[in-house]
Amino acid sequence: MTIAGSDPGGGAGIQADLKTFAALGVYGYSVITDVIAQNSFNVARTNPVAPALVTQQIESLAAECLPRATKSGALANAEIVRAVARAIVKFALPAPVVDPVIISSSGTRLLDLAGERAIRDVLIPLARVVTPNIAEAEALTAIRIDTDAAIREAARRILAMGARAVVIKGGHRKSDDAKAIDLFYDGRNFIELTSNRIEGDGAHGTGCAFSAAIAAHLTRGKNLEAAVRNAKRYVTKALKHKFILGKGRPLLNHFAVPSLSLTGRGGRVPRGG
Ligand code: PXL
Repeated sequence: MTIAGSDPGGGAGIQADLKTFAALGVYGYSVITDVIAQNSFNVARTNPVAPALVTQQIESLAAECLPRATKSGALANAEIVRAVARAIVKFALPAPVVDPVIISSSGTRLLDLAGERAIRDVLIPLARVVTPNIAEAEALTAIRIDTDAAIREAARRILAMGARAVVIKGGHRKSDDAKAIDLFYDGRNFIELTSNRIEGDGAHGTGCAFSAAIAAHLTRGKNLEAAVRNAKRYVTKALKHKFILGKGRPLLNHFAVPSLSLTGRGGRVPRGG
């Protein structure tokens, strides 16, 4: 299940999450938090959904089938963050992957300041894993991340907030080398996840695809470290095959991987129909 904002252009948000789930062979539920008028290069307007309606979307789905993993993305404000946290507790939603989206890739705020505090206070303590980029990790920890020691300290602080693990994404790091290095920390080991940096300015919605891919691999039964490694591989491949529509910025190719068949575990597989 994804709990996130809508990107009608399909590069990020709910739409990107559903494509990622489909590419990885996982059925997707989608709870919309914010209806956003945007394309790949501009957010024109945001319209957060009433928090009670976010709760009710989750309740409707939980009455049918509990998801095997949940990811959260853009949550707009503190009331929605709290509604999501309450639902995670109420339904004991497994494996919450918290992508602490603060600013869109085109530079618009998708979470207000009270929402930032609420993510830290009520959502991160419930997280199986948190997936900030460098700017989000800086905002959450008030640490300036400009050295290897600083990124490790930020990771420790995020675990001290109650998360069971964190991946700080290095894709936006002003790196002079040819590698994109993410830092994984689960309270025991720091693991650097390295991939070749794909040329260009990146693409719209990479963070969404990454956290959705982690949730998809957890749904398929992978352990967290394997889920994160596979998610990075998925995003790197999608980025390698990025493309441009119209006047836009690059979009990920969510289907650059051969799609896997749907996993039937956890639900009934319909017969003959
Ligand atoms: O990548 C962050 C993000 C998350 N959610 C939505 C977005 C974006 C970036 O633009 O549009 C809905």
